[in-house]
Amino acid sequence: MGVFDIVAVALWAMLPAYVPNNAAVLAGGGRPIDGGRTWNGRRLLGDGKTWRGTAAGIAAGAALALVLNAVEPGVSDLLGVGLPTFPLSVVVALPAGAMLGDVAASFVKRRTGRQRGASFPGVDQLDFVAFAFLLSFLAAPDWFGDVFTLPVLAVVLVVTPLLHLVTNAIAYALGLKDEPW
Ligand code: CTP
Ligand code: K
Ligand code: MG
Repeated sequence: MGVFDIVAVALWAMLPAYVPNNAAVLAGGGRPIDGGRTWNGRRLLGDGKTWRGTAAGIAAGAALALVLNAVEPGVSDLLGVGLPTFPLSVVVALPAGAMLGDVAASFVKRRTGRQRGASFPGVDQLDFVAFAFLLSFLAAPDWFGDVFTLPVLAVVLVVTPLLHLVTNAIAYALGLKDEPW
């Protein structure tokens, strides 16, 4: 596979894990997952992790994966790249992993004394990737080796933080997000 193919497969395969965070920002609000509970005087997760945002994020990512499955032959032809389709387990695992990673990061942020919205460089950019990989590995081990090859994983780890920084800066500039990270 050439560099173009590797980058195309990496972006394609990760799209269902990229969208949930942004959908959660748009849909967020309502009851927090932790119900306001605290641990050692600090919120378990905080008001930034809501049921609505999480559900909307997973639904948006899964819906996108199904759309990508439907248009895969056409896009593969157009780009001249053999793009993968998502088995149903991965359709769910990628967005669910992304949201779980985001929630896990908030848990760690609260334990380390970071207020809601505080930045946590590195963690903010890669939490959702780590858990999207983990859940898709559990859901479909064959995907590692078939789609998430070492070069594809390497591209994801480099490109994701850049994409994350750019999309969050745009969301901030549009007034959709309170902080640019
Ligand atoms: N959001 C949500 N549910 C989620 C993730 C995000 O409702 N599972 C919404 C919230 O309105 C949140 C916004 O998206 O404030 C931005 O998400 P994020 O930056 O992840 O949350 P923060 O408010 O910065 O909180 P934290 O410090 O816990 O990350
Ligand atoms: K976050
Ligand atoms: Mg934030």
